[in-house]
Amino acid sequence: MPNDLTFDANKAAPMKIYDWPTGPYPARVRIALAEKQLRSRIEFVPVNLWKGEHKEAGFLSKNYSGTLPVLELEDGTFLAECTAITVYLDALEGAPTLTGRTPYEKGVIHMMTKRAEIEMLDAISVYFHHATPGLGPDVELYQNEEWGLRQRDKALRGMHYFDAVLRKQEFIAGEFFSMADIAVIGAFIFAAIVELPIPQECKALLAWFARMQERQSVREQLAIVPPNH
Ligand code: GTS
Repeated sequence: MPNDLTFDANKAAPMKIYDWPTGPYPARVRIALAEKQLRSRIEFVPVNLWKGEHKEAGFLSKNYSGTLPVLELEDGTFLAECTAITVYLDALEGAPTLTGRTPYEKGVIHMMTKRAEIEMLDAISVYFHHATPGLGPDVELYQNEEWGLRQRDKALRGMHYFDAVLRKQEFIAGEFFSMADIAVIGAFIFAAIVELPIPQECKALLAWFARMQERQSVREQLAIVPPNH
């Protein structure tokens, strides 16, 4: 797999990331790592979602939420949540490029990342887990189809919101690529998995996604995402 970088044990401060390579949320961290050129410092540890390994006690002790990805630091501590992991990685190496330099940039990027999650990515995730077979009957112990379908519709509204945003600016949080763009890319990846088409009238959003694919970090990640999860 092009992204499964070669863990270089000779480099300082090795870190582990527990993830599932084709998952939309793990994709966010993998894109951030590529942007920050940090992949060689990471050892990826697969956790099989389809077998429900993320709900087993061993994994829950690493992340109470039972979700991927999780970053394990050199000292054995764990960081979960894509946004938190990205903030950490961005501060770790070089100038912060993904989470903003000024107080204003940081605030706007955080706001737009949160919106990308609430209005699109998390909504599509709920749709997947509740209104489709999701991860299968052994893992999806409770499903509420009506809730899932409502979240699908919310995601479609979210797409129109981001389309309106992108009619006025080049990137999700303003004038440069950031963690907020990565969160919306995660939503596109999940939309493809659940076969939820981006409405054709969302021309600015579709044009933005085409621009995003000019970035090597994004292209590499999309290349390993199969049609199914
Ligand atoms: N808020 C979390 C984050 O931002 O990290 C959400 C993480 C999340 O939902 N991850 C998915 C998961 O663990 C991984 S993937 O679907 O993108 O592959 N889902 C499993 C489940 O049972 O919810």
